[in-house]
Amino acid sequence: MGAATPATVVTTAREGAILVVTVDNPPVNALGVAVRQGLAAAMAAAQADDGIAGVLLVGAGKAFIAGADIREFGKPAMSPSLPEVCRSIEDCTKPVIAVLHGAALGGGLEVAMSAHYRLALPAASLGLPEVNLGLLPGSGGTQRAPRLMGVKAATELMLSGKHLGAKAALQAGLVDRLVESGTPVAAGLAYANELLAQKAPVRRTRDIAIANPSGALADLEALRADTAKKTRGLFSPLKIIECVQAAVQLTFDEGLARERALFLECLDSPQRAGLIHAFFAERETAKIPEAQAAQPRAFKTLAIIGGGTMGAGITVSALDAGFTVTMIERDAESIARGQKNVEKVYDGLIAKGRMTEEGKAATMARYTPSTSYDEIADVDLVIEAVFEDLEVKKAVFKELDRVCKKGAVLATNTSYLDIDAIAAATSRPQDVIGLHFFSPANIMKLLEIVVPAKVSADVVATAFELAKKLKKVPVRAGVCDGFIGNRILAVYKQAADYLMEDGASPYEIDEAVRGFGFAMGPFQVTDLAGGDIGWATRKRRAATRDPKARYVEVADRICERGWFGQKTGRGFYLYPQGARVGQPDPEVLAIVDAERAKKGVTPRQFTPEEIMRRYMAAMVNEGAKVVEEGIALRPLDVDVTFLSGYGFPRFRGGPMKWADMQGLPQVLADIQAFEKEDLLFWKPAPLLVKLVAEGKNFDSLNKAA
Ligand code: 3H9
Repeated sequence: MGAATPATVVTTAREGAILVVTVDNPPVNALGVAVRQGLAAAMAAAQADDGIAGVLLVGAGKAFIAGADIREFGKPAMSPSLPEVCRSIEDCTKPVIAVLHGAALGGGLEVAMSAHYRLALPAASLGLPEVNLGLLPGSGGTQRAPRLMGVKAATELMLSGKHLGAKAALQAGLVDRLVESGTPVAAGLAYANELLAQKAPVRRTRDIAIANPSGALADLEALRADTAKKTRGLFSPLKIIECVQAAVQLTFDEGLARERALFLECLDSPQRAGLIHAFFAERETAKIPEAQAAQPRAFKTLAIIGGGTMGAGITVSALDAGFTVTMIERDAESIARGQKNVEKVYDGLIAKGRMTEEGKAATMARYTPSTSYDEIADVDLVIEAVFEDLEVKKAVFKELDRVCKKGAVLATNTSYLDIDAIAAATSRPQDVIGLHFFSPANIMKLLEIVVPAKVSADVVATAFELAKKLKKVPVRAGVCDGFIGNRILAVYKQAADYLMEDGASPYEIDEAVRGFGFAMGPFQVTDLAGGDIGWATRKRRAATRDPKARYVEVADRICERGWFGQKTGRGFYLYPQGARVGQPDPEVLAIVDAERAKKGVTPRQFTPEEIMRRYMAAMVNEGAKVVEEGIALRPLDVDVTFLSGYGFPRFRGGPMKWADMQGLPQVLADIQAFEKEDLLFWKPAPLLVKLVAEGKNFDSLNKAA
């Protein structure tokens, strides 16, 4: 395909007195420079031609227009700008009608709001989701949406980034008419001809007065207070409110100027860079060599082995995606508990009014509980989620090898164990793969797809297809202890332990980590997950731990007391009477002090910034090792793992993007300074050293892959 030109991405055709202007810029008709030029030229042509009485704007393919071309942000601006294009549409002296049959998002909706009439088809999806990219609607959206749908509703739409379906958009006043069927052009022409026959006037959104300005300002004040609380640290949401306030208080043109200035501030912010990196990275992780080399196997029926928290969560995820699922447990009592675990999720939804009893019954009709492996002889794909023990898992796979049909995909939901060893327990290692779900598995988006040495490419492709069907974010990982996420987690958790032993309290560390943008700090996470889980892992690793490596025993001392976190009422924090938010515990601080004294450590002070430098340096250094060893295909795979599975603040783009934005020389200099304290732990990753020497960043590896 040649480069897009205005003439190829925007075509015009005359239908009687109507000029049909079609945006045809696959995949989503984004408003790149060629589209903007094409639209401007089409509007000029329509204006100049006396034979044209009206203009129809339509999108080819599935979308109307999904917004500005995000790939152009951060590059030099090219003319005409989108606000100029929108103005040329609104200024047209002949009625302009936009036909919305699919995504009309961001700049796409701004184009539509500049038209004089809007027609929707049932699959239309309207929204101003710029906030998700660290931006605000920058082509008049903040000025026109409040005029069309009211200040409160428009501001809420922009702050949430939500999409409205056709009916909701009609009710909100964003569209004038909804038709149930027809192609966009046919439905649009019928509507346009009707409007022309009625001599419908040119209706400019900018001419609509904002109703009840003082009430609107009060609504904005309330939204501002709520937003400041909810979107802690985010830049663009409060700027959106400022723009809408300008819409209420200033003239349309002054409001547009204010919007432009604030849009440019957002464009310049590092949050925009982080969020747009996250957007593209999440779409890149499915681009893996195996998906190009092979077709996925067909699969319709699933079996889940194990009905514990994980097995039940995976079962719910599969049922929700429409699969038929057989759950296997070892005995009648366990399978009854497994079924209860599944039903508990649906009962919770019913209690919240998000599911009906009939809906639950219909879903559960696709669920079969069983204690016999022979029941799953014909299933297409099996996911094992039994106790995290290599021997137990190997025994399950021997059984699966015995009963499952030829070609069935056999997956293990281990978080740490050697999948090559599990595959070796079968006579068909080519069919064995790792699917590492995160708890709660029906909610968490991340799915690490762990690729052992002998698995065939079509099984890997099948796992990615499954992720798509389950609406998960898949990341390809290689086999090692902890794969991408848990391996890196173990290292920065260690950095947090060292900080604790060296002088920062667990509470100061958690606070610094929250200040960076995580919802929780590492010690809160430990308490939530249950301290016994990490304790078991530490015991398992004790035999292979390098005796020269520094080991902090505070967590062991806490676990020895039976303090496993929230579920036992205390861990690093106290949870009196089942409280969900912990309180600092003086006895834990005494344990920390005792451990420091035992090791002869004189405690030091750490500022929140110093805490984060170490925490992040540990994360990035291990991330670089994971990329270098091929455990992650690219740095962006590490980023997506942390964004989707570990609560990494999205506006920072992920650990590797964060490092790029800090500058790798700075990150390396920090690691080299820490190395003087602990040669073993802070050994710089060779890849990081190499990139710094070559003057490159992690993103150069994303682009090269
Ligand atoms: C904006 O409009 C600012 C203005 O207010 C002011 C300007 C002055 N640009 O998601 P998919 C690519 S900000 C470039 O897999 P789906 C995407 O990367 C924008 N590329 O499909 C992927 O590429 P590839 C406000 C884009 O069917 C391919 O299209 N708009 C853009 O699951 C397919 O995407 C938004 O934030 C774009 N705008 O979902 C909407 N959008 O094939 C962002 C997509 O190479 N987009 N691509 O991997 C979406 O939400 C979804 O893509 C959409 C389709 C719902 C449209």
